[in-house]
Amino acid sequence: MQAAIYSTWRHIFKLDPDRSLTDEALDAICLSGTDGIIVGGSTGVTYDNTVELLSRIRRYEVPCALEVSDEDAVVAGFDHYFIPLVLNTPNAEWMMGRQVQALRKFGAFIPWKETSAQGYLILNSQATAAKLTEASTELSIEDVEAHIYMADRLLHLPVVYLEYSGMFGDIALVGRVRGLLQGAQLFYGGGIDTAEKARQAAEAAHTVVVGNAVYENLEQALQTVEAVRGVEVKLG
Ligand code: 1GP
Repeated sequence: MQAAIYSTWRHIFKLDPDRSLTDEALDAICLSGTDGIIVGGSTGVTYDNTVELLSRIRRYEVPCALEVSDEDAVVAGFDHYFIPLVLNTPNAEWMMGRQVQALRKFGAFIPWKETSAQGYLILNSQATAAKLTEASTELSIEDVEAHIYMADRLLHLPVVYLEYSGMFGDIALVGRVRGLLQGAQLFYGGGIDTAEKARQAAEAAHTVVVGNAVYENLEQALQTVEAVRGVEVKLG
């Protein structure tokens, strides 16, 4: 089987269709040398704002994936589709509920080779996604490890996503999680707003995701691309 498009991605920008970006900013992001762009957000993602952002990104060659958070905002034409499942929520709606509802409607039309599940472990209680999904963010190391065994060994999810959105996470824990994984690719996202934080995250995770910094401090966000280049993942 051909490797998934994201298997070599070390650095990604995540762009939120519900937030505005000037053409100049988008130009800098798409030509930054990042490995890929994920379009996604926790709230306010619509079909219209997703189409609009995709059409602007498509002027560039950078690969672009959609993280599907709302079945009404599924847009054709992305290179890849990620379907998030929240591992640490007691609310099944965010684990299998919405996903199954969407599959009832669209299952027959999904480009399966270009579609991957992501097992999210949301670890910042203040993140919008944590509040929305009622995630249990206060996890011990044993709890985290158990979730990782579930995602990687039992469910064989292709991607595990440690989500600290809005804060820089516990990088030692990220490295430990990576060391446990046998099949899944580890995405880390949260609070990367400097080159140094990007470098640290890239030592711990396979793929680092930079979101908010794009909107808060574009210059620094752009520097994270170069910071990740050449960094080797350290053994966890
Ligand atoms: C959000 O993991 C991403 O889903 C990135 O987080 O916005 O904190 O960079 P930040």
